[in-house]
Amino acid sequence: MRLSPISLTAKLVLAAGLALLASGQMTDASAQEKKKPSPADIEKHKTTPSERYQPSLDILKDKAGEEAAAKPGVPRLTAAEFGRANQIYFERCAGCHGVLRKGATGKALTTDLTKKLGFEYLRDFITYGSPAGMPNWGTSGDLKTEEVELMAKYLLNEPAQPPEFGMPEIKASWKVLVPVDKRPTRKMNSLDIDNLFSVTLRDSGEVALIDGASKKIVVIIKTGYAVHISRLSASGRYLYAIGRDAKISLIDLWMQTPAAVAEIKVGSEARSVETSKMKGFEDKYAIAGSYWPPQYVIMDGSTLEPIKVVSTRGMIYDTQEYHPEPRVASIVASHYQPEFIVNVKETGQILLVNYADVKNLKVTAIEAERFLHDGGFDKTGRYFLVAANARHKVAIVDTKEGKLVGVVESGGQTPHPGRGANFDHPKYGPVWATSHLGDETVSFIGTDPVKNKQNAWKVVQKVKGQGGGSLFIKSHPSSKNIYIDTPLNPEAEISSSVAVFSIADLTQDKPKYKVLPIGQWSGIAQGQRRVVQGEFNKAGDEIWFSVWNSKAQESAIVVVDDKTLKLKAVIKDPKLITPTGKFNVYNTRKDVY
Ligand code: DHE
Repeated sequence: MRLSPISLTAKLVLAAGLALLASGQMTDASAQEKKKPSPADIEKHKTTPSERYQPSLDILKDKAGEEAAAKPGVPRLTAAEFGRANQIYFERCAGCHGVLRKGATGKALTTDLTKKLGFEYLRDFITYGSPAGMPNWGTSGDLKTEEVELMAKYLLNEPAQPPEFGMPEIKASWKVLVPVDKRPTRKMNSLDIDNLFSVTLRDSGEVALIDGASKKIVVIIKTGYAVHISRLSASGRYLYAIGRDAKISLIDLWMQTPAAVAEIKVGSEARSVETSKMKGFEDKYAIAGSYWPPQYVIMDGSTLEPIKVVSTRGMIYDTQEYHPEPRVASIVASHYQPEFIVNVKETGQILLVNYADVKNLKVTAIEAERFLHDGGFDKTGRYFLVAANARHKVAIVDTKEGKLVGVVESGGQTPHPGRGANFDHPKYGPVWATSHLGDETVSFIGTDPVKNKQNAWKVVQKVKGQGGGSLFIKSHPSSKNIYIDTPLNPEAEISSSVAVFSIADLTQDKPKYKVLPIGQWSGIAQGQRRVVQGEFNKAGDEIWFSVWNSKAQESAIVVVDDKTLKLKAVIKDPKLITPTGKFNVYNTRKDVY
């Protein structure tokens, strides 16, 4: 095997080959010889934020390495090398190519395919990336030459299969810290619970509960690793925070000082948690979905006792081919039926999981679109809109009828709405909005099939925001504005500010936005100061943004007056480490956004 650096001609040939490989059109590695790309093709190799914004499997990466058995034609790796390669693979590659390397947004990398491509081809592919979405890990400096070579060798070896995590493991992790009969029977504190914010302190694995009025930290509670989101029970009493290690912490907001009363691990890697919201089932059940193993778990809402584990392995909705690891992305709870809406990424199925009779679980599988990620309800709470992000589409479900309404092009590259934003458009009536990771487009989709039928389920307008790299868009029924963050934009000025459109201005052809320099307002001079995820208070008269720096640097939360668009407050505290998501209790439990 030759390990010499490749020549420029080889790089050009490679670029064409890479594009074809990534687009799935090339079946034979020798096909790369056939087409020479232009220098413009090479230029396209720059990695964009959406390509980097892929799941890193933080827990699986720590799996110990095993020495690979010697096989003819397969480079041997020591246990240490295998462990290191596993770590890189789960941090950087598995999000697109899958834990088992069977392919997801990225191509399959099973050994029957990688062996045909060979070491040099794999090494160069990893080094230069492809215009179709593979990051240029080598030339960007993210991976050193030795690491690129290690990964090429690793891909010629069989993948490491992480362990399953079924009911015995889930049960073994379950702890009730305060039994239900030892908990308060009424609210024991003077907190205005509905205006509390649960703030994700990502890298310290904690949530901070912050009082909406005084902006003081009430308490900081230890949660799972790289904690991700918080959700509320229908009554608002219980808060559920989920870590990337699939650990759920159940926090009782009625205690004198809110604290964790139960915890459980529902898998090895997870992102989503939700609670039953249907009338008659308030606070009864919780559900969590995992990335690994691919499954969801229904639990008792007040103790987290696991009741049922359901695998999401199965057929891709359109090709009807088996997928071994379809990850569970967003989960929301219907207000019209006793159902959880579970979005399965790789199979593109939206599952309506009816919890009225958990023993005889009824699941409606809706054919939607692959790569479902995040989404939210329209303003009536009846329709659920979810981004199929790598397909640049939005799928819409009528949760009352339990049916797909349609799948529409989002109008931009890689929609990423968070839960989206609802408002009454001056021209088109009620709309739901999404921004995009891949470009500056902000799209408005009509959501009223009765009074504004001609606009329903269509992108009625697209406006241009500050740039790509947007993750979250936000408005509130009392607000006259729409706020768009851009934390993953490569320009520091754009990633540290937000764009605001006035809803009234949307009648114009090219409405202008105002830029709020949130990073600058925070008074923090160091770091990237990524400004992420606006969240309104209960009254809807102020919006909070996180100024997200690295763990060792100062971060903050900046509060903006929604009417004047002026700075209202800056929340700073040495304990406010890497704040990202913020979940206002009232807005989260009532799905107000
Ligand atoms: Fe998230 C929501 C997955 C990285 C902050 N994120 C979601 C949801 C999913 C998801 C499936 C929807 C949950 C739901 O509604 O039930 N997030 C992922 C990933 O796979 C990804 C891309 C990479 C990873 O390895 O985790 C990822 N997410 C991030 C971040 O880096 C963010 C910006 C910072 C952080 O805290 O980790 C981040 N994600 C958030 C937030 C929400 C979210 C704040 C909820 C937004 C809301 O308004 O509901």
